[in-house]
Amino acid sequence: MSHEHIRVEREGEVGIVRLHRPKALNALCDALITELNAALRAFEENASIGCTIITGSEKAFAAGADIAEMQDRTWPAIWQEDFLADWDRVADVRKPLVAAVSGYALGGGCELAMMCDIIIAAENARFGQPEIRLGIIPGAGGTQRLIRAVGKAKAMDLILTGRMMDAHEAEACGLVARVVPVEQLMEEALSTAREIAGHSRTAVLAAKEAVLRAFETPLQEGLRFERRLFHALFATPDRKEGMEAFLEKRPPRWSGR
Ligand code: DAK
Repeated sequence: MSHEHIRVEREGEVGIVRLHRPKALNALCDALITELNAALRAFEENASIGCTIITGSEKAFAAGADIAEMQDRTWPAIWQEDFLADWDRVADVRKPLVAAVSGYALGGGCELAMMCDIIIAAENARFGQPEIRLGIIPGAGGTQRLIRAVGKAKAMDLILTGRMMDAHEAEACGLVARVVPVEQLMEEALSTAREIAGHSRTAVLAAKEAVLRAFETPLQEGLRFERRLFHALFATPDRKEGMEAFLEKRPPRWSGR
């Protein structure tokens, strides 16, 4: 399948989607989001893929939703068509997503990174929710996911001022899992994604779903859900194999079941 705004590759069991609108700093126009969703869906349905990386260019992961596309929209139109609603589909992907962020990750770009499960940042990464400077607020989860990632003080700071933070500040406040030199970004993202893809697929899906529950539910309900998933994994051959392999001091042979 050919794409205009993204590049799609795979490295073994890892899918890679590279955002590619260089003239607009990877601004996330509607067509790009449609292509991204299609690529993620294809990886989701491909049993040989265990993890996907979303990345951009060295200068920009993504500078936000496409402002030129939004400029002339009116409230009744965007309300009726549920404008940009299909962004949510990224967050519905069940296999793990790694965001490899270099350069700007602003507005919808920062929100897209936060829809991923692990953010690995290059030292030149800049994160922010500058929507307030356009007279709007974040609309793809920024007001909800950012506060859960970095806490109220920092989320308010970023969302109300619209300022950017660098990779080290983002790591210190918990938005980012790791910071690496720019030239090592893809290598680090790939080795992380390969490691995830090398685990039991069933256990990985269960782990992602259980961790995401923590975002969405009160503690008691999340703990109950975690325990049920934990119990359920005792029905899988992979659980038996993983424990046997450990006790026999050999690498596990995952069947994905
Ligand atoms: N949209 C469209 N074009 C953009 C863009 C954007 N977000 N960001 C940059 N560009 C374009 C610029 O217009 C320029 O185009 P030309 O003039 O060359 O044609 C080109 O990219 C290079 O940009 P600059 O010349 O500005 O480059 P600089 O290095 O000087 O500055 C910058 C880089 C990233 C600081 C600056 O470009 C900038 O501030 N960009 C805008 C950042 C921003 O405000 N982002 C938030 C946008 S609002 C929702 C889903 C998503 C959203 C909302 C709802 N739902 C699900 C409901 C998201 C909203 C947003 O993201």
